[in-house]
Amino acid sequence: MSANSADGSGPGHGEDRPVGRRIILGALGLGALGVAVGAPVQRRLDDTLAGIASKDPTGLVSLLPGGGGFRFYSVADKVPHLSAEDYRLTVDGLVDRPASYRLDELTAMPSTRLVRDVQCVTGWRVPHTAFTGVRLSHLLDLAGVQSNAAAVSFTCFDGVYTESLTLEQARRHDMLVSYEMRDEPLSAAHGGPVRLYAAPMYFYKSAKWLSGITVTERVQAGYWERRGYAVDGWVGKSNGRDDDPTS
Ligand SMILES: Nc1nc2c(c(=O)[nH]1)N[C@H]1C(S)=C(S)[C@@H](COP(=O)(O)O)O[C@H]1N2
Ligand SMILES: [Mo]
Repeated sequence: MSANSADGSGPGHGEDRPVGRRIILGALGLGALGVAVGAPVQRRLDDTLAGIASKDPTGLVSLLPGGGGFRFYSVADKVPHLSAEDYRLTVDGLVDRPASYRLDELTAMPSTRLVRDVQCVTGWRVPHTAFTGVRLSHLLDLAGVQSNAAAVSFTCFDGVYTESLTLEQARRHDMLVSYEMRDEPLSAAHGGPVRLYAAPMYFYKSAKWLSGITVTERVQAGYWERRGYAVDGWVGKSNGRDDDPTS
């Protein structure tokens, strides 16, 4: 008998294996859903996609393996759904005029369409992908950013994911609050009805299911940034089309 039996967890007691698994799952955390692409995780994501296939007629085919090059990422274990009618985007924090926008109010604003390469920090890439939306800078101007502000935080209606930008980054013309991808309404799997599209940065900066924009004094590291990703997520020169601030 091993020393383990003293506390009742020795071989034959049936507890050491489950405990070990729990520890491993705990160490990986929910992040395993987004980053590790081991076979069981992939199967689970495929199940998620299959589950929404019947509910979501938009854009789904392009997500399926081999279709369009995208991979589906969510640190939450479900695809959150909000209808166009129920969707709201709040803008608050260090602003003179806090606001809450409906989707039709966002789509009625001046729109910008950008075609860039989508690049995930883990290596996959989808060239020449169109995103359409309203410039983040437009929403910030409407809100009236106060003089002590220096950063912007983003929250998502999955209840988990967060992102952030400096105010200077947020005011670039290639930072969009996006409601169309490839000239179609954003599907739920891709973060619809509205996601952030941070064109010059790795795709983890482009928070899906965007629900809140909060102007702050300091950058608050986002979900992946607290787990080691760079807060300044600029795509490297490999992209080649990411550094035109006028577009
Ligand atoms: N809310 C939320 N946004 C997110 C993520 C996430 O897990 N949750 N993953 C990020 C990462 S790491 C990537 S690569 C892209 C993936 O977007 P896609 O699922 O549309 O391909 O979304 C980013 N935005
Ligand atoms: Mo990513």
